[in-house]
Amino acid sequence: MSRSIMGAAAQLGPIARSDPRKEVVARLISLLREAHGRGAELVVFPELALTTFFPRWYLEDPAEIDAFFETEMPGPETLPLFEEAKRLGVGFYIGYAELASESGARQRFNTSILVDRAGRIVGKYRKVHLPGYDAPQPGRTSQHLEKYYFQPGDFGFPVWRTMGAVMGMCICNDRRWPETYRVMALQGTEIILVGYNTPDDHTGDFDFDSLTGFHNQLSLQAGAYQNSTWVIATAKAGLEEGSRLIGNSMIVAPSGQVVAMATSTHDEVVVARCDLDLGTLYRKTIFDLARHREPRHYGLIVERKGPVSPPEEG
Ligand code: CDV
Repeated sequence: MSRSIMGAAAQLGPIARSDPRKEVVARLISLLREAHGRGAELVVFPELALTTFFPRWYLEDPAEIDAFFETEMPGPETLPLFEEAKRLGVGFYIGYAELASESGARQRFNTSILVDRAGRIVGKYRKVHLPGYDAPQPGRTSQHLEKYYFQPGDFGFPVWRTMGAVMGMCICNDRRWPETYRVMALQGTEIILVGYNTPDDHTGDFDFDSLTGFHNQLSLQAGAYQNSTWVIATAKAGLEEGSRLIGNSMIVAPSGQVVAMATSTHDEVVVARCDLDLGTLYRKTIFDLARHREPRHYGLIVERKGPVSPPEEG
Protein backbone atom coordinates (compact mmCIF):
# COMPACT_ATOMS: atom_id res chain seq x y z
CA MET A 1 0.00 0.00 0.00
CA SER A 2 1.48 3.35 -0.94
CA ARG A 3 2.14 5.84 1.81
CA SER A 4 1.47 9.51 1.23
CA ILE A 5 0.75 12.75 3.00
CA MET A 6 -1.08 15.75 1.62
CA GLY A 7 1.27 18.69 2.24
CA ALA A 8 0.66 22.43 2.03
CA ALA A 9 2.91 25.46 1.89
CA ALA A 10 0.99 28.31 3.53
CA GLN A 11 2.77 31.41 2.31
CA LEU A 12 2.32 34.68 4.16
CA GLY A 13 2.35 38.10 2.58
CA PRO A 14 4.06 40.90 4.47
CA ILE A 15 3.63 41.50 8.20
CA ALA A 16 4.04 45.10 9.36
CA ARG A 17 5.87 45.85 12.58
CA SER A 18 2.66 47.29 14.02
CA ASP A 19 0.53 44.23 13.16
CA PRO A 20 -0.69 42.68 16.43
CA ARG A 21 0.03 38.95 16.95
CA LYS A 22 -3.70 38.36 17.20
CA GLU A 23 -4.19 39.57 13.62
CA VAL A 24 -1.28 37.50 12.35
CA VAL A 25 -2.61 34.39 14.08
CA ALA A 26 -6.02 35.04 12.47
CA ARG A 27 -4.29 35.04 9.06
CA LEU A 28 -2.52 31.78 9.92
CA ILE A 29 -5.81 30.20 10.94
CA SER A 30 -7.44 31.32 7.73
CA LEU A 31 -4.59 29.75 5.70
CA LEU A 32 -4.85 26.59 7.82
CA ARG A 33 -8.58 26.32 7.07
CA GLU A 34 -8.02 26.84 3.37
CA ALA A 35 -5.29 24.19 3.33
CA HIS A 36 -7.54 21.77 5.23
CA GLY A 37 -10.37 22.47 2.77
CA ARG A 38 -8.01 21.45 -0.01
CA GLY A 39 -7.16 18.19 1.72
CA ALA A 40 -3.95 19.12 3.53
CA GLU A 41 -2.84 17.01 6.50
CA LEU A 42 0.39 18.95 7.11
CA VAL A 43 0.79 22.72 6.71
CA VAL A 44 4.12 24.56 6.60
CA PHE A 45 4.17 28.21 7.67
CA PRO A 46 7.19 30.52 7.15
CA GLU A 47 10.22 31.38 9.29
CA LEU A 48 9.45 34.01 11.98
CA ALA A 49 5.81 33.70 10.98
CA LEU A 50 4.38 35.73 13.86
CA THR A 51 6.19 39.01 13.28
CA THR A 52 7.81 41.18 10.69
CA PHE A 53 11.35 40.09 9.72
CA PHE A 54 12.95 42.28 12.41
CA PRO A 55 16.64 41.31 11.78
CA ARG A 56 16.58 43.97 9.07
CA TRP A 57 16.82 46.56 11.86
CA TYR A 58 19.43 47.27 14.50
CA LEU A 59 17.52 47.59 17.76
CA GLU A 60 19.16 48.16 21.14
CA ASP A 61 16.28 48.56 23.57
CA PRO A 62 15.82 45.11 25.21
CA ALA A 63 12.08 45.69 25.65
CA GLU A 64 11.70 46.49 21.96
CA ILE A 65 13.65 43.34 21.07
CA ASP A 66 11.73 41.14 23.52
CA ALA A 67 8.47 42.15 21.86
CA PHE A 68 9.40 40.05 18.82
CA PHE A 69 10.09 36.92 20.90
CA GLU A 70 7.89 34.15 22.30
CA THR A 71 8.59 32.91 25.81
CA GLU A 72 6.16 30.00 25.57
CA MET A 73 4.60 27.97 22.79
CA PRO A 74 1.70 27.93 22.59
CA GLY A 75 1.21 31.19 24.45
CA PRO A 76 -2.10 32.95 24.95
CA GLU A 77 -1.97 34.56 21.49
CA THR A 78 -0.87 31.46 19.57
CA LEU A 79 -3.13 28.97 21.36
CA PRO A 80 -6.06 29.55 18.92
CA LEU A 81 -3.86 28.26 16.07
CA PHE A 82 -3.07 25.07 17.98
CA GLU A 83 -6.73 24.59 18.90
CA GLU A 84 -7.93 25.05 15.34
CA ALA A 85 -5.26 22.72 13.95
CA LYS A 86 -6.25 20.07 16.49
CA ARG A 87 -9.95 20.53 15.69
CA LEU A 88 -9.24 20.11 11.98
CA GLY A 89 -6.75 17.28 12.56
CA VAL A 90 -3.98 19.07 10.66
CA GLY A 91 -0.30 19.00 11.64
CA PHE A 92 1.87 22.08 11.13
CA TYR A 93 5.35 23.62 11.13
CA ILE A 94 5.79 27.21 12.23
CA GLY A 95 8.82 29.42 12.72
CA TYR A 96 9.12 32.00 15.48
CA ALA A 97 11.65 33.91 17.57
CA GLU A 98 12.23 32.00 20.81
CA LEU A 99 13.38 33.52 24.08
CA ALA A 100 14.48 30.50 26.07
CA SER A 101 15.39 30.47 29.71
CA GLU A 102 16.95 27.06 30.17
CA SER A 103 19.15 26.48 33.22
CA GLY A 104 18.53 30.07 34.25
CA ALA A 105 20.20 31.61 31.16
CA ARG A 106 18.26 33.76 28.67
CA GLN A 107 19.01 32.67 25.11
CA ARG A 108 17.50 33.76 21.81
CA PHE A 109 16.97 31.37 18.93
CA ASN A 110 15.38 31.39 15.50
CA THR A 111 13.16 28.37 16.06
CA SER A 112 10.58 26.15 14.40
CA ILE A 113 8.29 23.54 15.87
CA LEU A 114 6.48 20.55 14.43
CA VAL A 115 2.96 20.00 15.74
CA ASP A 116 1.12 16.74 15.08
CA ARG A 117 -2.54 16.32 14.15
CA ALA A 118 -3.52 16.06 17.80
CA GLY A 119 -2.03 19.51 18.50
CA ARG A 120 1.04 18.14 20.33
CA ILE A 121 4.48 19.66 19.78
CA VAL A 122 6.51 16.67 18.61
CA GLY A 123 9.67 18.44 17.49
CA LYS A 124 11.64 21.61 17.95
CA TYR A 125 14.49 22.89 15.76
CA ARG A 126 16.74 25.91 16.27
CA LYS A 127 18.31 27.48 13.17
CA VAL A 128 21.92 26.41 12.77
CA HIS A 129 23.13 28.56 9.84
CA LEU A 130 22.58 32.18 10.85
CA PRO A 131 23.27 34.51 7.92
CA GLY A 132 24.34 38.13 8.04
CA TYR A 133 26.26 39.93 10.76
CA ASP A 134 26.42 40.52 14.50
CA ALA A 135 26.72 44.29 14.09
CA PRO A 136 25.20 46.81 11.69
CA GLN A 137 27.04 47.22 8.41
CA PRO A 138 27.80 50.80 7.38
CA GLY A 139 26.32 52.03 4.10
CA ARG A 140 23.47 49.50 3.97
CA THR A 141 19.87 50.68 3.89
CA SER A 142 18.67 47.28 5.07
CA GLN A 143 20.64 45.22 7.58
CA HIS A 144 20.71 41.47 8.13
CA LEU A 145 21.51 40.98 11.80
CA GLU A 146 20.59 37.40 12.64
CA LYS A 147 23.99 36.87 14.28
CA TYR A 148 23.20 39.81 16.56
CA TYR A 149 19.72 38.63 17.56
CA PHE A 150 20.16 34.86 17.73
CA GLN A 151 22.53 32.17 18.89
CA PRO A 152 23.20 29.26 16.54
CA GLY A 153 20.87 26.36 17.18
CA ASP A 154 22.00 23.74 19.68
CA PHE A 155 19.97 20.72 18.58
CA GLY A 156 21.69 19.85 15.30
CA PHE A 157 19.32 18.47 12.65
CA PRO A 158 17.07 15.87 14.31
CA VAL A 159 14.22 14.09 12.52
CA TRP A 160 10.94 12.77 13.89
CA ARG A 161 8.72 9.85 12.96
CA THR A 162 5.28 11.36 13.07
CA MET A 163 2.09 11.59 11.00
CA GLY A 164 3.12 8.47 9.07
CA ALA A 165 6.46 9.80 7.83
CA VAL A 166 10.00 10.67 8.93
CA MET A 167 10.23 14.47 8.98
CA GLY A 168 13.00 16.98 9.49
CA MET A 169 13.05 20.74 9.82
CA CYS A 170 15.37 23.56 8.87
CA ILE A 171 15.02 27.31 8.59
CA CYS A 172 15.70 29.63 5.67
CA ASN A 173 19.48 29.98 5.15
CA ASP A 174 19.92 26.33 6.22
CA ARG A 175 18.35 25.34 2.89
CA ARG A 176 21.40 26.58 0.98
CA TRP A 177 23.80 24.19 2.77
CA PRO A 178 24.13 20.59 1.53
CA GLU A 179 25.10 19.47 5.04
CA THR A 180 21.61 20.36 6.28
CA TYR A 181 19.86 17.89 4.00
CA ARG A 182 22.51 15.17 4.21
CA VAL A 183 22.50 14.99 8.00
CA MET A 184 18.74 14.51 7.87
CA ALA A 185 18.98 12.05 4.95
CA LEU A 186 21.35 9.94 7.06
CA GLN A 187 18.50 9.64 9.57
CA GLY A 188 16.06 8.50 6.91
CA THR A 189 14.13 11.73 6.45
CA GLU A 190 11.28 11.59 3.94
CA ILE A 191 10.02 15.18 4.16
CA ILE A 192 11.97 18.31 5.05
CA LEU A 193 9.99 21.36 6.15
CA VAL A 194 11.49 24.82 5.74
CA GLY A 195 10.25 28.37 6.20
CA TYR A 196 12.09 31.40 4.83
CA ASN A 197 12.33 35.21 4.63
CA THR A 198 14.58 36.12 1.73
CA PRO A 199 15.00 39.76 0.73
CA ASP A 200 15.83 40.28 -2.93
CA ASP A 201 18.67 42.73 -2.09
CA HIS A 202 20.54 40.71 0.50
CA THR A 203 24.06 41.10 -0.91
CA GLY A 204 23.70 44.61 -2.30
CA ASP A 205 25.26 43.39 -5.59
CA PHE A 206 22.65 43.56 -8.34
CA ASP A 207 24.18 40.80 -10.47
CA PHE A 208 23.99 38.45 -7.50
CA ASP A 209 20.70 39.64 -6.05
CA SER A 210 18.85 39.33 -9.35
CA LEU A 211 19.43 35.58 -9.09
CA THR A 212 17.85 35.30 -5.61
CA GLY A 213 14.75 33.43 -6.82
CA PHE A 214 16.85 31.10 -8.94
CA HIS A 215 19.20 30.33 -6.02
CA ASN A 216 16.24 29.59 -3.75
CA GLN A 217 14.82 27.09 -6.22
CA LEU A 218 18.22 25.62 -7.09
CA SER A 219 18.98 24.91 -3.43
CA LEU A 220 15.59 23.32 -2.73
CA GLN A 221 15.59 21.16 -5.85
CA ALA A 222 19.18 19.99 -5.38
CA GLY A 223 18.58 19.26 -1.69
CA ALA A 224 15.47 17.23 -2.46
CA TYR A 225 16.98 15.23 -5.32
CA GLN A 226 20.39 14.51 -3.80
CA ASN A 227 18.75 13.30 -0.60
CA SER A 228 15.68 11.52 -1.99
CA THR A 229 13.33 13.63 0.08
CA TRP A 230 10.27 15.78 -0.30
CA VAL A 231 10.80 19.43 0.58
CA ILE A 232 7.97 21.77 1.54
CA ALA A 233 9.34 25.32 1.53
CA THR A 234 7.30 28.34 2.54
CA ALA A 235 8.09 32.02 2.18
CA LYS A 236 7.09 35.17 3.93
CA ALA A 237 6.76 37.27 0.81
CA GLY A 238 6.01 40.71 -0.55
CA LEU A 239 6.92 44.27 0.32
CA GLU A 240 7.45 44.20 4.07
CA GLU A 241 8.51 47.43 5.77
CA GLY A 242 10.24 48.52 2.55
CA SER A 243 12.02 45.19 2.03
CA ARG A 244 11.08 43.01 -0.95
CA LEU A 245 10.81 39.39 0.18
CA ILE A 246 10.70 36.76 -2.52
CA GLY A 247 7.78 34.32 -2.67
CA ASN A 248 7.92 31.15 -4.76
CA SER A 249 6.88 28.90 -1.90
CA MET A 250 7.10 25.41 -3.33
CA ILE A 251 6.78 21.70 -2.85
CA VAL A 252 9.61 19.67 -4.38
CA ALA A 253 9.53 15.93 -5.00
CA PRO A 254 12.44 13.54 -4.33
CA SER A 255 13.00 13.63 -8.10
CA GLY A 256 13.94 17.29 -7.72
CA GLN A 257 10.83 18.32 -9.64
CA VAL A 258 8.75 21.22 -8.39
CA VAL A 259 5.19 19.92 -8.08
CA ALA A 260 3.51 23.07 -6.71
CA MET A 261 4.54 26.71 -6.49
CA ALA A 262 2.94 29.92 -5.24
CA THR A 263 2.28 32.50 -7.91
CA SER A 264 1.83 35.59 -5.69
CA THR A 265 3.66 37.42 -2.94
CA HIS A 266 0.57 37.43 -0.71
CA ASP A 267 -1.11 34.98 1.65
CA GLU A 268 -1.45 31.89 -0.53
CA VAL A 269 -1.76 28.13 -0.09
CA VAL A 270 -0.29 25.54 -2.44
CA VAL A 271 -0.88 21.84 -1.90
CA ALA A 272 0.50 18.59 -3.25
CA ARG A 273 0.17 14.94 -2.40
CA CYS A 274 3.59 13.73 -1.28
CA ASP A 275 4.03 10.07 -2.20
CA LEU A 276 6.59 8.85 0.32
CA ASP A 277 7.41 5.79 -1.75
CA LEU A 278 8.73 8.01 -4.51
CA GLY A 279 11.68 8.77 -2.21
CA THR A 280 12.21 5.06 -1.57
CA LEU A 281 12.86 4.47 -5.27
CA TYR A 282 15.69 7.03 -5.28
CA ARG A 283 17.03 5.79 -1.94
CA LYS A 284 17.28 2.25 -3.30
CA THR A 285 19.00 3.16 -6.55
CA ILE A 286 21.10 6.19 -7.45
CA PHE A 287 21.16 7.57 -3.88
CA ASP A 288 21.48 4.34 -1.90
CA LEU A 289 23.66 6.13 0.65
CA ALA A 290 24.79 3.01 2.52
CA ARG A 291 25.96 1.40 -0.74
CA HIS A 292 27.54 4.34 -2.54
CA ARG A 293 28.86 6.88 -0.05
CA GLU A 294 32.58 6.90 0.84
CA PRO A 295 32.66 8.78 4.16
CA ARG A 296 36.37 8.09 4.69
CA HIS A 297 36.98 10.72 2.01
CA TYR A 298 34.70 13.32 3.55
CA GLY A 299 36.63 14.09 6.75
CA LEU A 300 37.35 17.72 5.83
CA ILE A 301 33.65 18.49 5.88
CA VAL A 302 33.56 18.22 9.65
CA GLU A 303 37.22 18.94 10.43
CA ARG A 304 37.54 22.22 8.55
CA LYS A 305 35.17 25.20 8.73
CA GLY A 306 36.41 27.29 5.78
CA PRO A 307 38.62 26.70 2.74
CA VAL A 308 42.41 26.49 2.99
CA SER A 309 43.94 26.66 -0.51
CA PRO A 310 47.24 25.00 -1.47
CA PRO A 311 50.29 27.30 -1.36
CA GLU A 312 50.83 29.64 -4.32
CA GLU A 313 52.59 28.13 -7.33
CA GLY A 314 56.36 28.61 -7.78
N1 CDV B 1 16.27 34.56 6.79
C1 CDV B 1 17.34 34.15 6.09
O1 CDV B 1 18.06 33.25 6.51
N2 CDV B 1 17.58 34.78 4.92
C2 CDV B 1 18.73 34.51 4.09
C3 CDV B 1 19.11 35.75 3.32
C4 CDV B 1 19.81 36.73 4.10
C5 CDV B 1 20.04 35.44 2.19
C6 CDV B 1 18.50 33.37 3.12
O2 CDV B 1 19.40 32.52 3.03
O3 CDV B 1 17.51 33.37 2.39
